[in-house]
Amino acid sequence: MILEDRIEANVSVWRERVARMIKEYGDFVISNVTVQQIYSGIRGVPIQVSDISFVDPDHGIRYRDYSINEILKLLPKAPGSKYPMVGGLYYLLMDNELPTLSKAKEVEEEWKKRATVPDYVFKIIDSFPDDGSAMAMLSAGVLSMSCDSKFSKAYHESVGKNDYWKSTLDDSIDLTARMPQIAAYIYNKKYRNNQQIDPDPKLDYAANFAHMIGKGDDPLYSELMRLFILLHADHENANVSAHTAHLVGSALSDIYLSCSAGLNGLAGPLHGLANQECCNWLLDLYHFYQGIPSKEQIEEYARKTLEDGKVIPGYGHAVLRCTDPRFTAEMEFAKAHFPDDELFRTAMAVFEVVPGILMETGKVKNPWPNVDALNGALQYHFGVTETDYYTVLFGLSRMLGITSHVVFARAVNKPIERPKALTTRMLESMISEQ
Ligand code: NMX
Ligand code: MLT
Repeated sequence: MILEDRIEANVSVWRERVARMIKEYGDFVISNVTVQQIYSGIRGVPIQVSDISFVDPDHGIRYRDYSINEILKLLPKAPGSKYPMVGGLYYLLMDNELPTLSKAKEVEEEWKKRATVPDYVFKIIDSFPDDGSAMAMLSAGVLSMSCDSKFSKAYHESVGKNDYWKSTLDDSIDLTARMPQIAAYIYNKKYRNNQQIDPDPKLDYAANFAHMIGKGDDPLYSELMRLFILLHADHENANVSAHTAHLVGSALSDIYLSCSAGLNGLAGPLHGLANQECCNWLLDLYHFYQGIPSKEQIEEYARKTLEDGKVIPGYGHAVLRCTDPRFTAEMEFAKAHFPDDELFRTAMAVFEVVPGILMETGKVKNPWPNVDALNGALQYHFGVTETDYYTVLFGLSRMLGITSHVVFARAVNKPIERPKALTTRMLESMISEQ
């Protein structure tokens, strides 16, 4: 299988690089940790190595060292499409090589072969009330597949440590192959009277998802989903969801257990749920002023949000210190295809006003929009108006990055992750003894 062959060809080089770093530079100090950092979510402290992606604070995400703009240009496109095929993106994330169109298609074909979702997954999802959390359904559906884990089986059959990555990759391809139908099943159960649509094997990954939620007639929605999945696939291995999945995976839990845990983190309002919160905030703003608000009205509304002790969703970031290039890519998509959409215009008006207000607070480190500031408005344009579903779209996409990080960790035999906790008393003593 194409991904296994590529990784197999490179795995010894990766291992040698890691072994050499540890042997020759094991004592090299990367950073010191301050009292402020240890009390503040270890923000900015380097705790991971992963070559899959990196968030440059001033320029944004790079996948395998390619910027979003480069990726959009260089990855192969489905025939008749302007946006890259998801299969090519997965190839690049899993291995440091830009795929040709035929390699991208090979990944897509592999997904098609493995796309059948076990029946028990649907039963688990069906056991939730229709108004249950879409993210809880997704996480539970993913978790349930742990019983089929090929890694788990291999582990219990005493397969050697150096081969763990192979069955982890196998599980990852099974999981990512099934994700579009699982995500679509949740959408149809919750919002389309459970009218399910069978996958169409003729379609590529993103278009097939669009088809399965009843949006197959609009080719532009498939284009949006190709872009959306690409933009949300990864954001280095230290954000809440990827780091959680990595941590769980470091105990040699299988990919389903790890990814389900990651999805639970993604479901928080400060992380992936912000796209739902942001769209609701934009809609409330739009309805409150009965149309696209003026700058003064946005200012009033944003200040009220802050006075109420809430955050302005879609703005700020723990690492980024610039406008998120993922936001810019989404903005360009909307400008090219529906510049007059009223919710999009509202989001653009907010973009002109909110950074200034956040700067005025004097405490927000990054006043600029992140990817969540526009996600919802774009989905809304295509009639995907159920905001409590948006994080599922994020989760569908993020499985690509998370599984790549876990496979990489297994390939280089990363050990169990177990940092150290201290007590306040210990900190006080350390400080007083200085
Ligand atoms: N609106 C209001 N206040 C904010 C915002 C915002 N958008 N962003 C940061 N702050 C506040 C933050 O709450 C903190 O206040 P306090 O000291 O009173 O606790 C202060 O500014 C300093 O925070 P930062 O160091 O700038 O940000 P931090 O790293 O703590 O948090 C986020 C990062 C992303 C959690 C934060 O910016 C936020 O809550 N943004 C809104 C939610 C959001 O858009 N999340 C999506 C992130 C991207 N994603 O997709 O996951
Ligand atoms: C993400 O895409 O994961 C978010 O921007 C959050 C992060 O990187 O911390």
